[in-house]
Amino acid sequence: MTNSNTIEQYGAAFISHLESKIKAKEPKNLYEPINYILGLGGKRLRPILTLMTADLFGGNFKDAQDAAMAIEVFHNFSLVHDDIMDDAPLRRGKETVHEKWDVNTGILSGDAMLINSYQFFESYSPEVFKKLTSLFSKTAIEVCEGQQYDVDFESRDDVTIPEYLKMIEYKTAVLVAAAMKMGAIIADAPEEETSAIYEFGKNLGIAFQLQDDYLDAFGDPETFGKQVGGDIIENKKTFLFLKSLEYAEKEQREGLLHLYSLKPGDSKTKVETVKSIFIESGAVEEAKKEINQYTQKAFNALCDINIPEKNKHILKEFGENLMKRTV
Ligand code: DMA
Ligand code: MG
Ligand code: MG
Ligand code: MG
Repeated sequence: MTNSNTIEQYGAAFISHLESKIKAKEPKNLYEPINYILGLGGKRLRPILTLMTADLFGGNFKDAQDAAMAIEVFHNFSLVHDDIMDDAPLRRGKETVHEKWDVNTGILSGDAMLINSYQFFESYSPEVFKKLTSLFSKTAIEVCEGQQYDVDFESRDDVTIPEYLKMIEYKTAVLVAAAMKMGAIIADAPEEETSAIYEFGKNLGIAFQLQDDYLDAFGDPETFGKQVGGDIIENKKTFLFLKSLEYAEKEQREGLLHLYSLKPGDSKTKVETVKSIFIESGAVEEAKKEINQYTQKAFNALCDINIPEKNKHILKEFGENLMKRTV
């Protein structure tokens, strides 16, 4: 395998691996929701990043396939639990697991995916196995902490932007960073470079979640695959909300605070009103700037990595395309 693969090729390689590993299992009991969520598709961002990083760091991308599986299964654990916590009806344009089955099935299939994600590391040497499991365990606790902050923020009215940024670093960015670091570990990259690619992934992951929050409000309901406005309904303290509070005139600020004191279902016009405030206050413009800044910060981390310039270019191009996404 060479580093001239297209993103589609990394994606296709991952899908065929996924099919051989997961679909082979008899669909019954918990395998049903597990097969369901893993089969819904999506961008497959994290496994692609693992395969791509292994490849661009001079390793064989096939050696990274099991780690790519592990990260995708892990990610889906976090999504199934996240949808329960966010009371989300839709995921990838289909019913969420707890909607299709029930909350207990969501909790248990999520738990099973978290634990079973580790099984994919068994094919690695003891040394690599140790590095991957220790990275995964650290990441798991951080993702859960980030998710805990996320729900705590719903009922707090003193959340600051630095707190929000820390929260999204934990709930989202560390997993993107881990996906890339795993690829570098498998390619046997030196320690400083695995740390540098972790920095790249972390900053790209922060930009990615800022954009996820933007799309949650402004995505196209036809193609987004999740409920547009879900974060507003759930009173999520996103960058858009926090910046609007900072920038809006008194009257608008009071209106926003009132709307965010409502429970889901209390107001039919809430989402549209809040979106206008996000735009008129200038918060949307600020969010776009913030996304660019974190993307740039990610690119700066590449300076500390000793791989061919053309490989760095592939990573930058990937980052730029990711920031143009609409789903
Ligand atoms: C995502 O936060 C974080 C995790 C750990 C799944 P989110 O609720 O914004 O994600 P989504 O928009 O995919 O529901
Ligand atoms: Mg969610
Ligand atoms: Mg959430
Ligand atoms: Mg979201």
